[in-house]
Amino acid sequence: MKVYINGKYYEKDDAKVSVFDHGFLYGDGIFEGIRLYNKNVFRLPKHIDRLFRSARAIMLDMPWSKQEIIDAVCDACRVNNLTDAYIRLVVSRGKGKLGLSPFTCEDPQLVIIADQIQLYPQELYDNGLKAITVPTRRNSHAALPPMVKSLNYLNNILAKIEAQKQGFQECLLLNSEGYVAECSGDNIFIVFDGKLITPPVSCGSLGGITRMTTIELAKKLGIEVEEKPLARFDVWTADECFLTGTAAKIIPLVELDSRKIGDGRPGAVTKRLIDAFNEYAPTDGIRI
Ligand code: PXG
Repeated sequence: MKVYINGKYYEKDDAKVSVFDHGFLYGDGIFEGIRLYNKNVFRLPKHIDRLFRSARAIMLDMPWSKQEIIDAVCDACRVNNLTDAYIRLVVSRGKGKLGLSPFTCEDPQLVIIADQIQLYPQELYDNGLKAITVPTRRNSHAALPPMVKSLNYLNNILAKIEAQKQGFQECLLLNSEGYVAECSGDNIFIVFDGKLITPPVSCGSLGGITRMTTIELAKKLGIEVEEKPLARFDVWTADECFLTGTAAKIIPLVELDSRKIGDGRPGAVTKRLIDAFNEYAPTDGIRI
């Protein structure tokens, strides 16, 4: 595997950034997780737009144009001879002096790792995931805006640890007001009375690319979609529930906090959307 760093390729073991990079010292940087399906990089311009919004929010001046990054992502897939992949794109603040100030840093690092990912075994796509609500709350808009895909993912990692220590692979995070935000790295949807409902991003979820795709596909299938704040009660009592994310794609959630969701099996609407997504995803992307 060859890893792209600032225009050059390095073998996996030689792909390194400095320990003085503030990405390493302070989690000062941003990232994207992107999929390559059948040689098409799925919704790449949308990922790069989101990356630039993250950069703007943390005042990281990007020395590359959007097109240069798009070209670099496609090139990294070609160089690694990939057909299907998970691409982790990282921009770190760069090397600087000790101390929080990002203004001592120069030379931000653009890293592109084009590799594989299998978040969950197929069995969980067929039978569904079980999750718990964890005590850790989603970052508040007043602290670290949850829309920024920053290199500091400890909020999500703490939640994941709490779930795993209880024997669960996934968890629900509530926002500081107690409304449903999202799962550890995935957006959440419920189906109630045939309608698809997901919390608005103002409730603390990330504006997921898979979330948006799912909303579009549902509308095409004639399924009504609503964005509104949800409480845990709404998830417990939903007919169906599923999670969306670039790495996870669409995965059914069949139990939350020991309550079966619906009949405890992946639901019909969820299955329709999984099929629609799997059919659609390889057709919408930038050809490498
Ligand atoms: N919520 C959060 C907090 C995320 O970071 C999603 C939802 C789903 O969004 P997309 O755009 O992927 O549909 C994400 C996605 C990784 C990694 O290691 C990436 C994410 C989450 C966890 C791990 O690349 N991003």
